[in-house]
Amino acid sequence: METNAGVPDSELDASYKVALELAHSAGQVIKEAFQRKDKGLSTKSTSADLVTVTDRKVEDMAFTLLREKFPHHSFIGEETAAAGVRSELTDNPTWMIDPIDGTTNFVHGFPFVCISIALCVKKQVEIGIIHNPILNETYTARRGQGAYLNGERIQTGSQDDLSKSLVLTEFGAHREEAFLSFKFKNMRSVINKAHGIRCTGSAALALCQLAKGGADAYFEFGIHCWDIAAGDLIAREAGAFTMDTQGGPVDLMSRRIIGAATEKLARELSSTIDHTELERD
Ligand code: LIP
Repeated sequence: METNAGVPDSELDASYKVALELAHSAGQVIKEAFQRKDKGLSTKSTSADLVTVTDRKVEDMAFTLLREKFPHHSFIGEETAAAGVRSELTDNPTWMIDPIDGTTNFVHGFPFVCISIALCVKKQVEIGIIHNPILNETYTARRGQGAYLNGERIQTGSQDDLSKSLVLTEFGAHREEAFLSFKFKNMRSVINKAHGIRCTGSAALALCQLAKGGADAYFEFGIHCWDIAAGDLIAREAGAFTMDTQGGPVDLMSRRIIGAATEKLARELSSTIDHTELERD
């Protein structure tokens, strides 16, 4: 049987099974490395844009397995992109992988660390798996089938008032003065209204917190498609409303997103913050 995404259900079932096994085996590698002092650290675009030997090892491991199982699929990965390969999202089934989301957390021993795996078909996310091997949490979703944490169904909260909300956002790795001022201005606008702001250090896990009702809203500028593809599906399948920061559907390659427990809250947050366009993935 074909899904309306044009890929047979059997292929999506097989993809889900392989991705879940991959998340757990990669999780073992991440967990072992998390306990080591020497993380094999280097930097990328800025002194705060970190990468470790484990990020590269896990991405290699993931792509080798997925290419062998699904040779006709396409692949987008954080470290592949960092090595200069252009991230191109087409209608072809495309895996989007962040081998370690929360690399800075990983380096510092802060336990918000995960692998994020998404499969897009016709530019729509069909499968999202986020596994945090340190806290032993596996978030999973398939489009139209709900969201789960360690096999138990999860549901977002119902908050629709920013003045009663806990909001997640991130500083990110960029350190240009203008971008930092933009981020601080938005944080100031939000904190003037909300109960609080938290930074998890992982966009993927921020979306999972929203999904399970641990936070009411999340917004970020500067993320990449591999940071949010799986989390966006998990949050929506748990009942969250996600959108482009200025409304309309999330554009995975646009590097900005708002998610909230309710559409009303997402729109209030959108009208509270300033917006900027970033170079696309
Ligand atoms: C990080 C994100 C974080 C975001 C950073 C970065 P990494 O991913 O998840 O939330 O603010 O810009 O993209 O580098 O740890 O995979």
